[in-house]
Amino acid sequence: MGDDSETTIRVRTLFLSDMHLGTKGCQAALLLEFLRDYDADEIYLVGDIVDGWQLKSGWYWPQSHNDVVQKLLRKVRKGSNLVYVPGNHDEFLRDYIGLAFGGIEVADQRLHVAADGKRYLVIHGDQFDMVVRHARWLAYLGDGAYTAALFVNTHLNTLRRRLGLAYWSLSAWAKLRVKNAVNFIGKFEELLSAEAKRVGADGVICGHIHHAANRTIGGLTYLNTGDWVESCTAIVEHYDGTMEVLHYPSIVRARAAREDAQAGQQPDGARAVA
Ligand SMILES: [Mn+2]
Repeated sequence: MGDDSETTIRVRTLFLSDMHLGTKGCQAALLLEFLRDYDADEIYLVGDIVDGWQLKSGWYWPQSHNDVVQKLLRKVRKGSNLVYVPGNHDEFLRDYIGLAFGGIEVADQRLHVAADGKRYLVIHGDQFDMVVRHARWLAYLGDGAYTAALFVNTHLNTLRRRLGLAYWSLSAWAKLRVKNAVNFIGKFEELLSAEAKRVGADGVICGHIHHAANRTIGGLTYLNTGDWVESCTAIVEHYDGTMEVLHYPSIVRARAAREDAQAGQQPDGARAVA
């Protein structure tokens, strides 16, 4: 599997979320390529890595999905520290929060200190679904209702899971209401930034809504890892603490164009002139 090649880019931290392994939507082949290209001291899996809800209704686990898991474990064996922050689709892992073994930790959320000293709250984000959905009502009802909504959101989903019901998904729900989708994304971004502020962080790194971003909201940095179903995005922290959203399909395209141009410059290039 072409590891350790000179083309591997090493970064301080790698943030990935919403792979949805176990579903047909997961772009595992591209993800594998990405994991071959990038290595990191620390890797955060920011939730919805394995889709437990989907697996229950029909086992879908091709070799490529196995390869992704093996690839990540291999990185851990080679010294990367891995922090798994479960999301709503891999909520079964929330029973293992606090567990740490052989370079892997399971955490509900985490404060990540970047190389430049900036502190980021790392959290999947589904905890805020109900607040996003009922933001207008909750604003009338005040602080207690807000806290209650957060509590109910978590426990309602645990209950649904125990009852074997399908997960209620905010992003799917918002997509059905296209006109409102933009509002929901905005509300989600605002709420997550506010939560980061509340815990004294300088920014937040989350996933869940499958919408990669790197923006400033109310003086805080809002970063979203996006997903590996549609956009194929990740966040990397470089060694100086700079955070960057990578859109992997664009990287692959740019590389192919560069290689094409190089091949074209060869005097005896094998390129046919049409
Ligand atoms: Mn999610």
